Amino acid sequence: MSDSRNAYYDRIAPNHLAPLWTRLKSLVPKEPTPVGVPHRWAYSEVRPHVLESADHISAKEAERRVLILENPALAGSSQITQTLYAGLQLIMPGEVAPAHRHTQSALRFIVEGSGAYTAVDGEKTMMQPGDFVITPSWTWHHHGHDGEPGKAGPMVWLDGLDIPLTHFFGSTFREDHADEEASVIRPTGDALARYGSGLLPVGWRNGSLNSPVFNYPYARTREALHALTRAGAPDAHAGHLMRYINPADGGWAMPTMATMIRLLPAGFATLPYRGSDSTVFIAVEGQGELRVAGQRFELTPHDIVVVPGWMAYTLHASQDLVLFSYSDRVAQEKLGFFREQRLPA
Ligand code: GTQ
Repeated sequence: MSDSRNAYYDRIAPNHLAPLWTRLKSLVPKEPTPVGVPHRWAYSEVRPHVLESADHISAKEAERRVLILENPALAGSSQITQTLYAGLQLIMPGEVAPAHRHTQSALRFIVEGSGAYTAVDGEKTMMQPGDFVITPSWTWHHHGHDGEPGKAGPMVWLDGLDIPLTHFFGSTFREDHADEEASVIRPTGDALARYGSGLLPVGWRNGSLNSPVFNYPYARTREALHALTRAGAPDAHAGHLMRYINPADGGWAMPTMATMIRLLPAGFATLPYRGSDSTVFIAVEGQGELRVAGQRFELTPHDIVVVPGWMAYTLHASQDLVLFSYSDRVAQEKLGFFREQRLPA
């Protein structure tokens, strides 16, 4: 490079100016360069560490007793992808994780246990394995376990939040509730009864960006997935892939995080697929494998795998495999960024 150019760059630097032309190709690249690496957390390895956290801190002291799933290439960032956070939260019988609210949206995908609830915006829902539960932005929420201490078992779920996305926008706000528990003003099951059966109260309008159904019970989801296997062939690139919807408008259930669940029949393998959304998967039932970038990640129940955006992957089922996944696809779609490719074998 010419000395006069370098001298020029040096002269403009004190004015906090920089030439675009030396950076343009990396600032506006041809296609996404993955941030983070593909990774698998085997639940059998992680589970003892999650359970041990109860020996060290209470849910009350921790506020949320969670082990963060951090992308190995983003150590220290609390990120599983560029835009998303993931963690495994533990609540023990008799405990309460105190009420707070924040601009970050949260999803829960229930892993194991029974007897615990989450209370969101005045309604309590009992959590069962496989349920998908929404905590919309800025809604009061606390969690608790009604089981008898020493008798009932622990309860664990996967937390998915848009923490990095909110941080990027600089729109992070939180508030602690004056009381440990926010008041519950509607009966358990109210939202599901009103909004969760393909029916809506006449005259009702959704005042939220989220689905009014805040717990999608696994019993119903599972039945729908199995009915699909009798209805037709799975999609070659995705299997029997369904998205959780907001019944008010048919859109995604949440405004920033797209949530989906799929069933791959035993023996089925998908063709390669990639999307511009980095995706977090959790195996629910069955057995199989996710292959990406020459790596093979085994999928057994509750194993978690992250696949960075724009990396092609395939899924293989050795037994009927149910997989839940979430990504920032909904945000990318709204902003006009989202791209996907269905690739040949
Ligand atoms: O349950 O409210 O994993 O606020 C991280 C932050 C869970 C929660 C997390 C949170 C929560």
